[in-house]
Amino acid sequence: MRKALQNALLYGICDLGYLTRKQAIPVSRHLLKGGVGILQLRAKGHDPAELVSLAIELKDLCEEFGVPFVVNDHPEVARASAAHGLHLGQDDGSILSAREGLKEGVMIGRSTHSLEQARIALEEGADYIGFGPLFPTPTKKGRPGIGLENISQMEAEVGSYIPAFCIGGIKPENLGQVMEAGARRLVIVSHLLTAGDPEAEAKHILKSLTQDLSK
Ligand code: 3NM
Repeated sequence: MRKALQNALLYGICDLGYLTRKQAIPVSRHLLKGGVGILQLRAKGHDPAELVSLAIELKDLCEEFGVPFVVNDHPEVARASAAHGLHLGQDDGSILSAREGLKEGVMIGRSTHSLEQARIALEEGADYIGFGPLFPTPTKKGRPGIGLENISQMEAEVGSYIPAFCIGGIKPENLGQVMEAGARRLVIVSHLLTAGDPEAEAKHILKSLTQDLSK
């Protein structure tokens, strides 16, 4: 799955803030059919024990598509579902100590909110980073956007070594701006999860991404 991570351009999130438990699998399947190259389970405020069965289903689904499955926040859910990865925020401890509690080969991602944090995540041994939020977003209420200024520097210093996914408030209306600022990989949550046809929308975004990269 490490190779699959390197190839991932669009990162999808099965976010229980937007989806019911019942919608989680069918919508995730649409995202995967639409070409997301990595998928995360994000469930803020949910009891981890209640997430295990969904995590196992998502992991099996991702394997059908050859795509890494990542659990946000909960190492115990990542372990119980044999997830391919665990995603950590800035306050979730060191990557080294997280790695000690996981099977060898499990990938670790880190959210970063500045160029400095992105550099540190690379030094700490993250397998990939998120970089944002670029814009204010309803998915992470109350956070200011960090803007687009540091994307190209971050790509040069960090994104050349590990996959770096820009995140936060990205939608078709600002995609051109984000790409022009140097982004090569994206995480998109609310726009995809609230789209009438998430599969078509993911395909559309991926098309813009790959066209831009081939310029
Ligand atoms: N993490 P949307 S921004 C989950 O910057 C998350 O670390 C962020 O959702 C970070 O595409 C974010 O709906 C929300 O804006 C992304």
